[in-house]
Amino acid sequence: MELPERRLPDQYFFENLSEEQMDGLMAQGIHLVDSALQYQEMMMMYNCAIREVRTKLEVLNADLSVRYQRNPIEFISCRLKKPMSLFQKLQKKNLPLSLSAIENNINDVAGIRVICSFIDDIYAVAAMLTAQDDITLLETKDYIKNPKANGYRSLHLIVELPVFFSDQKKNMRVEVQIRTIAMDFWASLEHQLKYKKTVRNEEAIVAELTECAETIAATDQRMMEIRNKINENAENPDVDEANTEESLREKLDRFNIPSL
Ligand code: 0O2
Repeated sequence: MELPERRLPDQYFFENLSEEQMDGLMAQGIHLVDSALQYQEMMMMYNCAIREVRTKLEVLNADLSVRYQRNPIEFISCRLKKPMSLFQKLQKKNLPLSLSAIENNINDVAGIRVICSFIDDIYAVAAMLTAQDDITLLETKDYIKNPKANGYRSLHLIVELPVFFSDQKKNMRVEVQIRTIAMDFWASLEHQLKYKKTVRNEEAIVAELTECAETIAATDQRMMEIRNKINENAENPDVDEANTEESLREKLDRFNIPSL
């Protein structure tokens, strides 16, 4: 028996349209694809801005590491805000769903998270970054000095910097979140709670998390104090000993050419 030819439902749909309806559909399609291409271009630009700021931070860390044997930055992670998160933020701010609304009103499309070992490193990194003459600091939110009610701690900076593209120079905004390893650990767990639809005993869990944030803050403070004590009590070879074998050993120990 011969089977009937299989046809997709959309073939019927298009065949039944008038020429005018078809033109309208094409115009809508072109508009949709144009918007998608513009969105892609905008995200490429934010991605480039992230790369510029990331490089700046990596340069600072490399410089401090070689010249002062300090590594204030443990690691860096980057993200572009997801479409759903952008959409929700526009809605929250009562703004239209448009590229210009995103560009003019959302400061954290491009996000960089910098994880430091110690609290004072956070402020040192922030000061070194914002002192650079192509960086403009637009906003600072210090959730370390003023933690959120739930216990969230982090230093947030909105910075703007010029990025050079093939045919234009564009000032781009990037949100830099700087926090300690412990603050980051806490924020990741708390973030998981936010994304679960229903959690039994949520109130008790929130209270426990807030308590944990306090413990973490106290531990961060003590860790910094212990590091200061170690530095104060470490015996450095004094000037008289500058030519001794010990001094030579210490200098050779520091000799470590970073690989590319
Ligand atoms: P995602 O997934 O990172 O995109 P504003 O930008 O001033 O209009 P907003 O967004 O409240 O207002 O700014 P804020 O306070 O600087 O917070 C921005 C980001 O900080 C959030 O991004 C989170 O990444 C982080 N953050 C702020 N508060 C908390 C908190 O209580 N817990 C955790 N875990 N993270 C927090 P998004 O847009 O929420 O999400």
